[in-house]
Amino acid sequence: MGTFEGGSTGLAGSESSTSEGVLGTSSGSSGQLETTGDGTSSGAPSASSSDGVGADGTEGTSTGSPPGEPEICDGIDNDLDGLVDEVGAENAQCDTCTLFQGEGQAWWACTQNKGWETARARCEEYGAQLAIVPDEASQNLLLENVMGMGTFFWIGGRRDDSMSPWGWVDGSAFVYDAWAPTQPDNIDPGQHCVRMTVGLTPPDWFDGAWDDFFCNDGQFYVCAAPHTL
Ligand SMILES: [Ca+2]
Ligand SMILES: [Ca+2]
Repeated sequence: MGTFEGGSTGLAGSESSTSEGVLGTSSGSSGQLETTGDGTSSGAPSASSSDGVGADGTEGTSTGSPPGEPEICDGIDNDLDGLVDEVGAENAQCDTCTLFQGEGQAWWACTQNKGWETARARCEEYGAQLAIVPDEASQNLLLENVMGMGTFFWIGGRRDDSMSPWGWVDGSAFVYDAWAPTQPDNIDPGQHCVRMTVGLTPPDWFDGAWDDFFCNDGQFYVCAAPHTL
């Protein structure tokens, strides 16, 4: 149930070295989705005090969590956080978006056509941003999770104009890329945003190949937050 909410309180205790294990990169994707990312194993003595009923007796939703109910897909802001039906750990598929997790991130694949800027704003409502694809592992994870959902998905790549370099929504430069062999072509000048393609015809295309396209065109989109839920 409310595991990830309650878990954080247990860490606060009387442990002195607070700032120590925060950066512990949770590399091993051991399939445990419930823990609260930070400081999983560093110096903590016997864990397990966090789940279930704490020393203070109260169960589950105590003081730290929002006053509402867990968010469900019903058109109502159940958890009173200002967002209606936001997709999260306990609401994994709603509002055309499907949550998946991996590579230390939470990703939302959304099958509603939006312009790139609108999609970016929508991602921010999830505490995320249009997906940044820093390496092949992320590319493959993204591809396998959107496969079958559609053909075109905005990711967080763009450029200011035809003379500008490509970069990510957070301002960082491309390190890895997966352009299709014939892309980017800016075929009708003004293709300044990046979409991932799925299911187009080889050899010009491969599954997951990137294409430059018109930012105002409605496409499905993928968001990512730099942490798991
Ligand atoms: Ca909500
Ligand atoms: Ca709801």
